[in-house]
Amino acid sequence: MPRFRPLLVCAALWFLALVPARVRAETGAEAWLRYRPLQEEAARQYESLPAGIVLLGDSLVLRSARGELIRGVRGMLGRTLREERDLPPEKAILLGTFSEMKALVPGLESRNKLHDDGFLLATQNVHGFDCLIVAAPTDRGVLYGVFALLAKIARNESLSPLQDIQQPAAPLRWVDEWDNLDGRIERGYAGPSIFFENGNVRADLTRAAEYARLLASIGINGCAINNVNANPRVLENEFLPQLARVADAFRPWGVRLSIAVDVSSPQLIGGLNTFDPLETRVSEWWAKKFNDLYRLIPDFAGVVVKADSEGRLGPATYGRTPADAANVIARALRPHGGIVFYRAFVYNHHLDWQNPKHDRAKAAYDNFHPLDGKFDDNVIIQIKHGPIDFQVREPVSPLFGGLEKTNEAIELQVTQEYTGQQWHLCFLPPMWKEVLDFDLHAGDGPTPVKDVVSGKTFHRPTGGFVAVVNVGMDANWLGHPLAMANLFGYGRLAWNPDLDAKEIAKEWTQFTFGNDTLVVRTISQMLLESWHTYERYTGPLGAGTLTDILGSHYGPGVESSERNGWGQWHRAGHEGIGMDRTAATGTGYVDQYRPPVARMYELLRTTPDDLLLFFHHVPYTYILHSGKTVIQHIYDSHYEGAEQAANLLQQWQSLAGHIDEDRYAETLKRLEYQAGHAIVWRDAVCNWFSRTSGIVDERGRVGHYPSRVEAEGMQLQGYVPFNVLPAETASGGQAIECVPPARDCSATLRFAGAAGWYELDVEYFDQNNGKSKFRVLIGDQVVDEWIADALLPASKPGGDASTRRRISGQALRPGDTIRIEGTPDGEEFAALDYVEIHKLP
Ligand code: GCW
Repeated sequence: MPRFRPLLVCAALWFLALVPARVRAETGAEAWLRYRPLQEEAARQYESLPAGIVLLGDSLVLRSARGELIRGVRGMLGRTLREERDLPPEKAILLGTFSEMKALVPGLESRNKLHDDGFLLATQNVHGFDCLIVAAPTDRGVLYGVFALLAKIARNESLSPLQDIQQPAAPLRWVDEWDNLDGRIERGYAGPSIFFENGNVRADLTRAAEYARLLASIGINGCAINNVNANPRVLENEFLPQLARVADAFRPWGVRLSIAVDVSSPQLIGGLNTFDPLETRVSEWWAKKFNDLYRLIPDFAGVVVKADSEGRLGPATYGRTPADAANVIARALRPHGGIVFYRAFVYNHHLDWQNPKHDRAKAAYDNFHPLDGKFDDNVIIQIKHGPIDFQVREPVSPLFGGLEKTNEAIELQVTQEYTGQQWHLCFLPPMWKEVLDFDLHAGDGPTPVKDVVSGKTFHRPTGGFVAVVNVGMDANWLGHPLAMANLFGYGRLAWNPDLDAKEIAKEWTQFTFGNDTLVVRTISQMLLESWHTYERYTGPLGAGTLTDILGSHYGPGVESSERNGWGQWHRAGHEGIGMDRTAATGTGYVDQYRPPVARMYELLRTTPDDLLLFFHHVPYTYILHSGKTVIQHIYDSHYEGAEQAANLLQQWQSLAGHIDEDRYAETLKRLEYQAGHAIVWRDAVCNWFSRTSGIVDERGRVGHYPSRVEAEGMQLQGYVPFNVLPAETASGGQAIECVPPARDCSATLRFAGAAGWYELDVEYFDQNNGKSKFRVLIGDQVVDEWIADALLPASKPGGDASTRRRISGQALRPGDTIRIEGTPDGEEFAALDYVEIHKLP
């Protein structure tokens, strides 16, 4: 049949042309700096780009700027810009600081007033040629200008004519990493540290350098590389040269190195018998220490301090204040230009939970407001955005409005400690925007948080933004392929807090996945919905993330916040729920706000529904502004949230074939998991409140699962039922496990529904201390098998471990047996919760 071949080949080619151009497999390591070739038409508008590049001046950062421009243009336009030593007799791209550019382009600086890390992108006639200029007051600004220029090309924006001035909102735009010296990361969800390994700085710092490049591309200029629960060893003399190596890796990208320090270091590693900040010996120790450090790292940025908090030692040991502790370190840093970020996260975690006046939310203000004006000018108070701890929703910390004579920075969290730990999609810029735009009423006219932390409101010399990021060795930096949108969004907002979350989501998607309209629209939409979705199935009405606060901070654990000294109380009981923080009858927390804000939160009527339970204790039957009772809202929002999580998955599935296979598959896996885990959350929270309040769901859903068969109700061989704790984290409070020496256990059910096509959801427990095996058989036929090897933060069955396996497209007839076989491994006993059988349409 050879004569048919050409036809077949044609048909195959035609078919291939129809398949959307599938990009090669990607790991996500390039994040938003992919520089993929532009479509032909889009590339055409850059044909007149100059061929040569002239670098005025010479420094590591400027060389990075030139290298980056060459790399980006090469990637996107397929052309290699020529490095010119001098201005060629034709148009060129000129890179340099204003002072270097003065001779060639007089008056550039005075026409374009810029400070710090701002930059100018302009087309300008130089010696008769239309040149493209990237100019800035600092080398770093030039580098930022290059990234901005490349971003325009990636988004297919026109460059002619070009006249763009950008200026950061605040001088300090930092990230903190909570990396331990042994390589583990506190609240890190993407593999081990990129900085440390086995007690030392890693031999290979390639990733650290790559990270600095990513940070520079979004305007971040400082990075504290170790956990704020700081190991004092970082300041030991033998360790300093190791730190210097990290600073070397950062330097070409204008990212300055910082470390977190333990205030008791003078005693712990310094050999003194005190760390009292008012002792001369102590101040001398700090001064000498930083003299030594700056000899090795002349551009060292400064330090971050966590003290008198969560078991850390601090000035309270000697009856001294945070100002005493901050200033002794600040004075040692001052001669070198270094700064101190002193964290306001100081609170007593042994509060008396029975005392209705006790309130952890008050701690930061109570501790720091009285010290306003007592901190040196190179101290910045680093304030978590909310008064508790990165919950899914909190009001803005009143301390932002309580420090008029002190520098401030806002601390945000990119690592999703309380927002799904990168197993769940939760895009946080919409939340951060609400925080940054919140008017504190702290002066004449609007005083939004963003203006206070930028130093504008109270005319402070410095201030800014910090985010806890915790990237790891996972190729894609943060674990979930869509989680880097949070780091990107943080950087963009720290640079310009007026940006819109929608625009940020769009930009990130374009850079990360390309300009396909369907992809951009769908992913932006998913990102923008995800925070509200997560909030709905976890912690409603400002009650906090209803998670296990004593353990992982991950799965449901409604009661864990009560009856202990940590103070994350929501006070849910039989009658009602919420913390009364009013001045009239509660803890008086509302009075920490300026009067207009305090008045709003003091009254039930004016408190927004989404923060109601943060400020007020109400009966479950209290009617919200929405018209629903609190209890019905809790039920409805959890059902809505779980449905929306399922919808995120469907939206992603609509992109099959439009995204490279690896990132598509990895994201799909996480979204499938999230859709299942949202149901675990929904059921746990709804059942807990239904049991506690005694009020039924008016829509009859809670506690009724018509398509569910409990594992403990199946015919068991080897498997034994057990009670799961807390009870609401397993369906019916029980599950089954295959405890060694039993090896091959099984649970069987007989299908009693009508013949047809079905989908089975098997709910099992996937712990991190074993890799159990599961097989599912219908009759004698194996229809699925898998290994429970996910690395969830769980070492026992419960809400952290509960995971769904969906087996689709199964033909069932009445009387069929469905058998699940489990083989335990390690300490994981192949535990099973239930099976749901859904008819397919
Ligand atoms: O949210 C809590 C975290 C701790 C963290 C602390 C802090 C580094 O659970 O892991 O410690 O905040 O911000 O200091």
